[in-house]
Amino acid sequence: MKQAYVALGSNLEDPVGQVQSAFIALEHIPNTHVIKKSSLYQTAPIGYDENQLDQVPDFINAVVALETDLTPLELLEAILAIENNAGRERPYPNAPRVLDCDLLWYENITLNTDKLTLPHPRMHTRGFVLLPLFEIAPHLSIQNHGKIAQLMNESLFTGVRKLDA
Ligand code: PH2
Ligand code: MG
Ligand code: MG
Repeated sequence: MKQAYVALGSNLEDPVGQVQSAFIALEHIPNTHVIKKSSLYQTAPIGYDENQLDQVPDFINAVVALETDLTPLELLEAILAIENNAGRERPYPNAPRVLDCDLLWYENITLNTDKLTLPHPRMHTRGFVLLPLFEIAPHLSIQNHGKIAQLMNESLFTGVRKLDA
């Protein structure tokens, strides 16, 4: 089986419940096992204009480690189906979402296609990804970016709060 990491995010309609439901949905993907789940993290929105920030609710984020016999594209289809089943709509880029499932990393594969880029092109800069990922995969190395431990720095923690289990 191959190793993969998936990031979950929600900032609409009971985000904690959305991420917990996504954990369960991931366990039902065929030929795939959930190996580890991070804690939930409450995170301030990243990548929005200063003047729209007050309209963007905080996110709940988490990361999951999977083992799978699916190909990267099959796994991507499966997690996008989970987003759709949660009622994901895409009215405009980065709109608040009931559920975002991003394939971060798949067995050290590097890929650049219209559908999928591996590793996820922004994963190495985002505290809301790196903190939960570091919790469950402290030894992971990200192609071209090095060990996750070396990517960790103080600034990533800004606006990120680990929730009690
Ligand atoms: N997702 C984004 C953009 N910004 N900010 C936080 N805190 N959490 C997210 O999951 C997130 C974001 C695009 O997918
Ligand atoms: Mg995303
Ligand atoms: Mg996405």
